[in-house]
Amino acid sequence: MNNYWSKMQGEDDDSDETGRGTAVITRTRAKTKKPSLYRVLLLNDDYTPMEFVVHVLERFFRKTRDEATQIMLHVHNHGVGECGVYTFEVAETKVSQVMDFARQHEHPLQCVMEKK
Ligand code: TYC
Repeated sequence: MNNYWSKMQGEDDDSDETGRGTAVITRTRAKTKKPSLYRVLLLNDDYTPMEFVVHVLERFFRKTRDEATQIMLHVHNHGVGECGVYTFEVAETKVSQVMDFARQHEHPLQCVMEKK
């Protein structure tokens, strides 16, 4: 409300009287909705060289050589593993970068994203 009485009392809801019998209600507090997060996963296959997967993890997921090796071995042994967690657009970009890079090198490596 932004009527005479609320104004007299110093209340303010940020409404904007337009002079056309309507009011635009604007937000008083900042939006704090957290974005949904997505896991980016690598899938195991029988052909992609281990060294290539380690390189992918270093290059696109900023992992150290030791971290990359651990993740690669986890994927090799368990079939799937997490490379990182990102907002939707960042996750999409990582998946595309990995898939393009794997295709360029003719490796069947698969990279996917899933909502957390
Ligand atoms: N299994 C592969 C091999 O033995 C290595 C590998 C690891 C492939 C992880 C894909 O996401 C992967 N050469």
